[in-house]
Amino acid sequence: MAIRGLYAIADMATLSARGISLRAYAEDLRAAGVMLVQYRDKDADDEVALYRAEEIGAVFDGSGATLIVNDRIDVMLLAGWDGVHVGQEDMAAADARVIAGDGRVIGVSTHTMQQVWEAEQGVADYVAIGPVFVTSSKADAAEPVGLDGVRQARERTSKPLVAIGGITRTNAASVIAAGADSVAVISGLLSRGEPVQKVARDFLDILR
Ligand code: 3NM
Repeated sequence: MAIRGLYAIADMATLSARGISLRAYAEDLRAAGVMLVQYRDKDADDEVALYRAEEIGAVFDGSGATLIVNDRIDVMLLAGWDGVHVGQEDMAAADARVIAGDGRVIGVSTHTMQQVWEAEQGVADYVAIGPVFVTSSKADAAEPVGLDGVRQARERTSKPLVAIGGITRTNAASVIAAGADSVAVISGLLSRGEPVQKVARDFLDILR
């Protein structure tokens, strides 16, 4: 389960706001060859969240892609997904590990170098640092850490480092050059007038 390259996030609020169906989005990602996907849905009730995860799972069935759900460890277990991503305000990674067991991926969000250091000491499999740049996809986003923040995070962790926040085709290479193994992207995949599949392919080419 490689945490590298493009980490596409299916953020339900963003997709809904843009009138894009979850299934169509997932199909585009699969067709482009995306191998790392997160389902993020802050508003869905239990039943809807599980239904949507299963919909994504069906689209990626047989692809070998790694499927990670944001926050909802119950959905991870019920849908049989590969992992869960927890934020600083969500379940602690150590608690997630107790529930998830050793076979699943646990990722943790960090926004400061102190948090990166703590994540390095903890049980998470990868560390996400963000926001790297200004983002409009997360209402309560912290101050951007910039490319320098990615460099500093790289110095503090030997775990796979995922960079998130404001990452586009234009700046993705600079984020990887700063030390990230992977770039997590919501709005950067949704370019008006361009099919998601094409944008995703562009990212994969840039990150190859
Ligand atoms: N987490 P976009 S920034 C979901 O800093 C999320 O941890 C962040 O969306 C963090 O690619 C962010 O559209 C939003 O900027 C990422």
